[in-house]
Amino acid sequence: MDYKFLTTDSVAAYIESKPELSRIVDVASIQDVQEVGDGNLNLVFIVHDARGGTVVIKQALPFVRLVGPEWPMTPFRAEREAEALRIHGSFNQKLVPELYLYDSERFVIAMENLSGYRVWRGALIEGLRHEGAAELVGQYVAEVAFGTSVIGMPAEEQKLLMSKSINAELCKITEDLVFTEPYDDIGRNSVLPSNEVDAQALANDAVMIQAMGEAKWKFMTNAEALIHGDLHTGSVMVRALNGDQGPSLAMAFDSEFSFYGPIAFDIGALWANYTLAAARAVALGNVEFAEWVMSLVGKTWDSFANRFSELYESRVDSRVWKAEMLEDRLAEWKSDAWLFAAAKMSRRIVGLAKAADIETLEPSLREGAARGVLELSRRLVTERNSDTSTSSFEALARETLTKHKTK
Ligand code: SR1
Ligand code: MG
Repeated sequence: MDYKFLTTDSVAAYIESKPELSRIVDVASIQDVQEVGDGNLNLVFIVHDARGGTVVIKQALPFVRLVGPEWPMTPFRAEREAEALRIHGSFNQKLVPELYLYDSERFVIAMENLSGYRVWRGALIEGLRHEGAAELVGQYVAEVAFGTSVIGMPAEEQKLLMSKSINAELCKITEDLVFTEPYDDIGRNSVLPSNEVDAQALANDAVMIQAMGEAKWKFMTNAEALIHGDLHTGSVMVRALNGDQGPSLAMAFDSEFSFYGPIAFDIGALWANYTLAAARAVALGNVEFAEWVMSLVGKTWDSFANRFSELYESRVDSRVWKAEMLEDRLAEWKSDAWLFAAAKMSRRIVGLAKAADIETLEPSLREGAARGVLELSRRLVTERNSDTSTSSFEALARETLTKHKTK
C-alpha cells in the first residue's frame, strides 16, 4: 500500500491542501503540532493555531503500530471509523466527536479536538471521579444499538448498511487476541513470572474455554447493530464541568473496530475496563475509589437499558415486537455482557496489548491485581448462569479483587 505518512512537519501543508480543514485551523498561525498516538495502531496529531482553531488528524498506517510493518493491517479501517463517527454522530452529536473529513487516498480522518476533555483511562488511573460519564456511554451504546439495528432502522436500509460495514481484518484481531490467544498462546502472551501459574490455570480451564468459544461465536455471528467494537476506557473522553472531577461530559471515539456485531460486546468492554481500573485501586489500597469504579457497571447498564427502553417506544415494527421482546433482549444482553466482560478483562492481563491501569503498577502489586482479574473472569462465566444482576457483578469483583491483593 503506497501512500505518504504524515509527520509533525507535513501536517500544516496537509491542512492547507484541504479546504474543510483550512476553514477550521489558520495554517499561517499554527502554533503547535503534536503526535499523541498512544494507541496500538495509528498516527494521531493534535494541531492548534493562534486563534483558538484546533483539529485532530488521525492516519491509519498499513500495519499494526504496536508491532511494526511485520504485522500488515488494512488502512481501510480509517474508512470504517469515519463511517461509524458519521453514523453514530447522526443519533447524538453530543456523544461522539464531529467528523470534518475522510481522505480515502491517505487514509486520514480529521475530527473535532475535544478541548478540555481527557482520555477516561488516564483519569481513572489518577483516581478521578467523572460523575455521569458512565451514564453517557450507556446512553451512547443504547442510541447506536437502537438506531442501527432493525428495531430502529427500516430492514432494507439496515441490510445495505450492514453490507457496507464489513471490517474483517479488525474483527480478526479481536477474534484472535480476545477470544483465542489467552487460551492458545502463539507467542504473543506475556505475564510476570509470578503470574505464570495464573495464566496457565486460565488456559487450562475447560469451562472458560467453552465459554470463550461461545463468546467468540456470538461475536462472529450476532450481527445486531453497528457497534463501536473496542469500547474500553481508552476510547472514551471525559470532561469535568468544574475542576478535574465531579459532574462531567463524555464522548466515545476511536471506533475503527466498528462492525455489525453483538450489542452486549460494547457493554462488556466497558465493564471489563472498569474492573481493570478497580483492580488498580484495590492494589493501591484505594478501597473507596475501587467501590466507586465498580458502581459504574450498574450505572452504565441502567442508563443503557433505560435509554433503549425509551427508544423502543418508536421501533419501526411493533406488530410482533411487544414488551416481551424488549424484556428478552435486555435479559440476553445483560447475560452476554458478563461473558464479554470476562473475555475482555483476561485478554488485557495475558495477551498482546495490555492496559496501563495494571501495567503501571509496580510488579509486587501488579501480581495480585492480575491474579484477581484472571480469577474474576473465570468466576464471571460460571456465576452468570445463576445471577446476571449488575450488583452481583460488582460484588463478585469486590470480593475476588480484594482476596488477591498483594503486599
Ligand atoms: C493489534 S491491536 C491491539 C488492540 O488494540 C486495540 O485497542 C484493540 O483493543 C486491539 O485488540
Ligand atoms: Mg483504539
